[in-house]
Amino acid sequence: MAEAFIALGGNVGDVRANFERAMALLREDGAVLLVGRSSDYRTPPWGITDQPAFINAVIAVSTSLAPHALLARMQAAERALGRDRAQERQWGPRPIDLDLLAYDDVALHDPDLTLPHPHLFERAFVLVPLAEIAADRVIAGTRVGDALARVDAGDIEKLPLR
Ligand code: A4P
Ligand code: MG
Repeated sequence: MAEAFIALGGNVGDVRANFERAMALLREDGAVLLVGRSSDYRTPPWGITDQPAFINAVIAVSTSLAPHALLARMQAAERALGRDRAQERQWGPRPIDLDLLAYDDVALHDPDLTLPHPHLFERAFVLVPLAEIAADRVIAGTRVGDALARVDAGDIEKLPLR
């Protein structure tokens, strides 16, 4: 089994409900086990700032799927939850976005899959929830908690359980 970290995000509709449904879809047949889950956070929009705030979270999974198979399952879950890439702008509004942050210590530069995720260390909306569950994890030589200390995490708000 491999260990992977998946970032969840969205800013259209009931995003927190979409997170629950996405996790259920990922876990459907036992090939993906949930081993950690951060709190949900309200985060200022990054990239295109003129759009509603996002909700973000990170999960840790244990999986028997290879990296591309895991990505395919993530994308199938996005589609099942109504995500239609043809209707979206890059960095624009979406009901759910699942990004594969890291998969064991695999480094990959395929056209459809880069590991670790190329923007991981720039994004407070990823690092805050990731550090909540894996501050001491080292990804590509950098400790997650140290990466978090280098970004501006102001305006990120931890949401109470609901
Ligand atoms: N791809 C390559 N590597 C990976 C990986 N490690 N994980 C490819 C997931 N996908 C990977 O992704 C585009 C392509 O990246 C996929 O076809 C996949 O093969 P996408 O999800 O279709 O496109 P996107 O999400 O619109 O583009 P991008 O650049 O991934 O956008 P981001 O980076 O996900 O940005 N602000 C806040 N606060 N919180 C957010 O969650 N999200 C975005 C979207 C913008 N601003 C945000 C947030
Ligand atoms: Mg994405």
